[in-house]
Amino acid sequence: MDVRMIDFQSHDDERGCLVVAETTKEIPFDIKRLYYIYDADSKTTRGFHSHKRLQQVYIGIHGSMKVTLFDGVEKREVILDNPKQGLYIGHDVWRTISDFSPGAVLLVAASELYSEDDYIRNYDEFLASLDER
Ligand code: T46
Repeated sequence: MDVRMIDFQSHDDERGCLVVAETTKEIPFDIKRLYYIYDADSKTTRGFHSHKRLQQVYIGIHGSMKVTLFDGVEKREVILDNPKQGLYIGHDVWRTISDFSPGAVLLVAASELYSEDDYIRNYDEFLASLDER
């Protein structure tokens, strides 16, 4: 599965922690877009889609959330609860995001500008797209 955890540079001292993620070092693409999700209800599940080309890095900036991933072969669950790490997700991976803790913030770095054409939001279409790969 084209998914992996990334460790960021962290500069910690008595003033607090400063975490750095740089393109070409920790982030394996040029970042074209940032967005973040907060105020998500703990009972809410988001996502339910794959991307045709988009690569992303998810960062659980605050609190925790569960990311469930499926690439047609393997299923994986990842808890994001460490702001010093990111979760890289390549394209063609079906994902859901759930179990947001109160106050949780998910920051996402994306390799492309927003384009609805890049989404596959129908699960049967996602499975069919894997056969076309
Ligand atoms: C992902 C997870 C973590 C925009 O207009 N621009 C954007 O850059 C994005 C990401 C979304 N939108 C619009 C599209 C929808 O009308 O915002 C609305 C909510 O988006 P969506 O239903 O796709 O939200 P999630 O949480 O299901 O998925 C989003 C990202 O789309 C997705 O790539 O990995 O967050």
